[in-house]
Amino acid sequence: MKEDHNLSRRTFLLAAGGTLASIGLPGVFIRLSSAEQRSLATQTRPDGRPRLPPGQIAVRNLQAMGGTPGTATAADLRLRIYGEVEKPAVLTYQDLLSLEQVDITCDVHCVTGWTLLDSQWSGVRLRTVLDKVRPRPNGAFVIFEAPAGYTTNVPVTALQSGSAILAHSFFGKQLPKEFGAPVRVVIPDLYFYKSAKWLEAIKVTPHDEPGYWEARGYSNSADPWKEERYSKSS
Ligand SMILES: Nc1nc2c(c(=O)[nH]1)N[C@H]1C(S)=C(S)[C@@H](COP(=O)(O)O)O[C@H]1N2
Ligand SMILES: [Mo]
Repeated sequence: MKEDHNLSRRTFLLAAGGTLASIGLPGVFIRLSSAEQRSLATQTRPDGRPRLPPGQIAVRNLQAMGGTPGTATAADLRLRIYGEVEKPAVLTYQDLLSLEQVDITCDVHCVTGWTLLDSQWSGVRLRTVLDKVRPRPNGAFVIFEAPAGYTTNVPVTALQSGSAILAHSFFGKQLPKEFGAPVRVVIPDLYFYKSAKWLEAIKVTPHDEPGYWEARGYSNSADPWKEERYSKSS
């Protein structure tokens, strides 16, 4: 099959990310053939939306986008869940494995324009984890906390989707470090900066708190089908 390598070595860097966090470092992406792209353009999702969100280019391989990894391993992970919850918890990797496990296949969409099709992740649904700690009625938002001050925020309602998970595996193997091991967030239907790698803590809050990229001009709501890339106020 003929491959089109136009995107190879294309720089997706749109913001000064440095080493603290990155929104799309230069990477080598393999683009779909034009026949595959035409076929993709005709596909719709079960919810009726087009498979490929507007302004996105489908790619084949996930590039590690950088960011500052944590030092935690699966053996010493202590995932803290706190804030407006009835039962705060500190979960080990084993605790996560003892919860109901799910395998999902999804497309993920980076705000800088690439979409990885059919990525496979395994882990625990975020709604399963939240059921365990029982958010209080006023706990309407979740802040994910990662090393070096990387944070990202979503409304609790965004985590009701069965495809919003804490992932420990990628394509059937333990998640590689550069992709967020031991545990990362995967919320496929929002731009991927909402999917914190090397997750350290989950805070439930009454008020929304813009995360790392959200405070630097990226959209708070991050809906790829509405092309909510940059916030209107900045
Ligand atoms: N902790 C942390 N998580 C992060 C980031 C980061 O810099 N630090 N970058 C985000 C962005 S913008 C994207 S596109 C994805 C990239 O995930 P990948 O490196 O597995 O491709 O991670 C997201 N999660
Ligand atoms: Mo990104």
